[in-house]
Amino acid sequence: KKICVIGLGYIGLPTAVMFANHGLQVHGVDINEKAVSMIQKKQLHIEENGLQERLNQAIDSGKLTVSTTPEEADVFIIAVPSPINPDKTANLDYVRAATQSIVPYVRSGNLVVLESTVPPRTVEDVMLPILRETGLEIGTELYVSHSPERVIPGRIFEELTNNDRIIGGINEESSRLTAELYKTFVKGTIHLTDATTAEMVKVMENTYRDVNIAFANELAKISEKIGIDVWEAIRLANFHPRVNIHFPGPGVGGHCIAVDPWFLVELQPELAKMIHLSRQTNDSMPEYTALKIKQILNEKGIKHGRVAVFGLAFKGNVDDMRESPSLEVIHHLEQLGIDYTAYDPHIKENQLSQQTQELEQAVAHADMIVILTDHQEFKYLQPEQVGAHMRTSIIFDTKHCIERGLWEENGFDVHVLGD
Ligand code: SAJ
Repeated sequence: KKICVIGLGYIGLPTAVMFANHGLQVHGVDINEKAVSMIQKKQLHIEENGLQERLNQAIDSGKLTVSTTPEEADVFIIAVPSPINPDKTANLDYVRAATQSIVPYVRSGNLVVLESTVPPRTVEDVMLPILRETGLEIGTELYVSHSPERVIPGRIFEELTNNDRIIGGINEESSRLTAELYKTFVKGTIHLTDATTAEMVKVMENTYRDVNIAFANELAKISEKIGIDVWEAIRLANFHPRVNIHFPGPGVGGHCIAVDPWFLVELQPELAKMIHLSRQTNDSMPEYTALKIKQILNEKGIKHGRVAVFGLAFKGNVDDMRESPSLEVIHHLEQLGIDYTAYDPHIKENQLSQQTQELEQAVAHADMIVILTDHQEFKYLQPEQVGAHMRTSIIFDTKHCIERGLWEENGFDVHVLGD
């Protein structure tokens, strides 16, 4: 069997490599020429645990080839971005273009699988009309399904193998063929449904998380007002067998959780009320965080404060800065006229003029450290070491990373979001 994978990003590349290393012939396609030439040279344009050695194996064995144009194959897998426009409507341009790009290569008996997360009905209403241009009869000559990716960056290979997989075909034969394909490497259970339900399931999962995080953020604000520690309260509440409250923070980043709920808001604006409010709640957290920074500085009587921002990635232990709440917090700090430096051990190249690769340089003459990302490194910061370089010893932890007592013993004024 030969597979053609369209889109070689965070999902497409690991998936292509997985199939190739399980003995299938794979051709990967990306419109980004630089990414393609890097992959051909076994270089990575994204960071993911275990990807390098798997890519080496796939290229060396000859099972994976890559280029900027599709080739004929038995199966086409589409894994391209599905972002939102500035007005929060779904941008399906990449899904459309990818579908269009395979039309000349599709033959009778082929299977087309969409992995990108999309608003429910996209396969039926957006992809099928394009695929009809092949002249093939959909469902008998051309099989189509949605098999949403559900892996978490940083643990993609583990989750690709072990997570359950949802497969929704446009008919039963499409589902069956898709399940057979993914059985190549999926050890989790494969659940069959229809394409639109599969689309809804994926969007629901991420929306569940967004709403739950918004709830936690609301609880954090309430806790600050009534004088309790929300982290301790959530910890205790989660001992209940039917409670699983997520955690507050400076905002929700990434290109999934903060995006997918908008698909439901766009489809049913009158009905998606809680979903919409949750998006707004989470989107308001960076400003809330910046205002708290200003308030803490004011309370200390610091007029022209300097803040060391710790963590630029959108979440802990990843190198991905796209849609990161840290950038929003920084934007608000700039608007409030607060001076800052930025430090992130996972983000190698300086992307911001205020970013430094050196911890000591980041905290030099700072009045406050603000932790915005729960990187492992931040849990083991030495208060006496960083404090020595600071002008004022204040730390504001928005991710509940540090041990309060240890920092207080070392003379720090410790603030925690939601406490
Ligand atoms: N966050 C919180 N509080 C929490 C958990 C997360 O504020 O309790 C924040 C994080 O800091 C981050 C954002 O939410 O800024 C999103 O991070 P995440 O770890 O929840 O999710 P992603 O975006 O890395 O991956 C999600 C996953 N979906 C679910 O867990 C339901 C993943 O399985 C999906 O495959 C992925 O979206 C996707 O591609 O859709």
